[in-house]
Amino acid sequence: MSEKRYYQEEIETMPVEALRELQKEKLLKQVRHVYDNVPYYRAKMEELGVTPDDIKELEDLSKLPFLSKTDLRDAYPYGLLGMPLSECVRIHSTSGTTGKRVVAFYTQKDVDLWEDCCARAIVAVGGSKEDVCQVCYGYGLFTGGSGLHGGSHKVGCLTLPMSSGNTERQIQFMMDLNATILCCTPSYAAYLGESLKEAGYKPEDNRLKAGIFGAEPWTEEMRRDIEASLGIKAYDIYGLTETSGPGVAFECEEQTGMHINEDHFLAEIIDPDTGEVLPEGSKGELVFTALDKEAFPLLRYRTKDICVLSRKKCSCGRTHVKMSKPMGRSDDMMIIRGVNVFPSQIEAVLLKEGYPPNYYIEVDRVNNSDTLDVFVELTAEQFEDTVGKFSARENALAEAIKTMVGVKPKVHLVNPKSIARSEGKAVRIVDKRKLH
Ligand code: DLL
Repeated sequence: MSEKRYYQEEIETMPVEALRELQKEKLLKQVRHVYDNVPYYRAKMEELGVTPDDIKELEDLSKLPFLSKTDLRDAYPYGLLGMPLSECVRIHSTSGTTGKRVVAFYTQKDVDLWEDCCARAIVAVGGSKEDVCQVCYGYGLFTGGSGLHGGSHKVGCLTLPMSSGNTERQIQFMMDLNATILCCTPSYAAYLGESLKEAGYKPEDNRLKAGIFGAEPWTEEMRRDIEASLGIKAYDIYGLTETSGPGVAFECEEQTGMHINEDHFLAEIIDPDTGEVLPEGSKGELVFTALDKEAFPLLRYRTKDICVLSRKKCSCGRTHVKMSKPMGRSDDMMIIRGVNVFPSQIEAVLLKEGYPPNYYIEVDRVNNSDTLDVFVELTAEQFEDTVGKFSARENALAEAIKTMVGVKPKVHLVNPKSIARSEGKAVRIVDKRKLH
């Protein structure tokens, strides 16, 4: 394993006071940039009677309005652009209906800084130009593939741009080309571990030394399973499309939380109900202000991820604040096999296909892989009409849901009036995974 564990040592180990000073400088500039170039956010600031002149210190951040997914929807697609489209070179997006879809824009500089963040994550797990980095996050609109791919290039690793799926081919390239670093979702890493075993390989047969796994919640138990089945150290990485993608935060050798790349992302923890900023060490919703992003410069973006921040000194020498693994969400988004799914998307398909909105969703994790079951009530007329065609109907509905959300569920059509009615807020999701 390489000695050098930092990609940008000066920044990653910068004394906290200097880091705060750097953040302040960038914040003042960024607020001005957004105010001048994003009319949508300027209007929100004006509503609160705030101007860039009111933001003089980091503490003034709390005077600024929040942004949320609703704003992204209202401003879709160009309303939050901070640069002329002619300066933008790329988009990425999350799956979903137009209502929930997030389209993030990047200038070349944005891509560059994002790739730096991913490079930091790769070097932190011992990556160097001697490594062979197998990237099996999805490429395309999803940020996972491109982000780690770009980071791998920056570090100088030999990059295997595998994208997701085709496990047989993944294993062949991993073994024949001696991959040393694996980048994918933790559930796929677990699946690869099992598949290698089924193919007759022992953990010591591969050359992998580390994995960079994220995009979905995973537990310490799962980490131990993956580490044992692949014979590696497994590291967490966090990010979201709205703030660029993976690499907003990453784990170092201590494996006790993820360092947030604070020179680019200013983090706050708020009470999800009141919006009040909470003191360090409190559990609450993570909010990010992107300090450098040009094309999609979100200020105070509410991630809906619940976690805790800690500035406890880290043995790796990095000074950037650490976030815990996300401990849940303050909205109803589920992450199923790495794909973000909202119950409302599934409901939209049911209604479009002529089913009543009486349904519930069951999520579980079996052998480290997520399962999604959707139970849908038939109307009395549908019930009459469906006798003998249950499985064809179930399959057609499962396909329609897959087209909308990107994950194929198992659909169960059930008898009329067999799903319990709720007296208050309907319980739509039964999540049996023990993730937190
Ligand atoms: O999942 C970006 C990413 C790609 C991160 C590859 C890491 C690796 P989105 O599809 O926009 O972006 O989903 C973002 O996924 O708000 C969290 O709820 C969840 N998430 C991301 N990383 C982790 C993680 C990518 N390490 C949403 N642990 C976020 C738990 C995670 N949840």
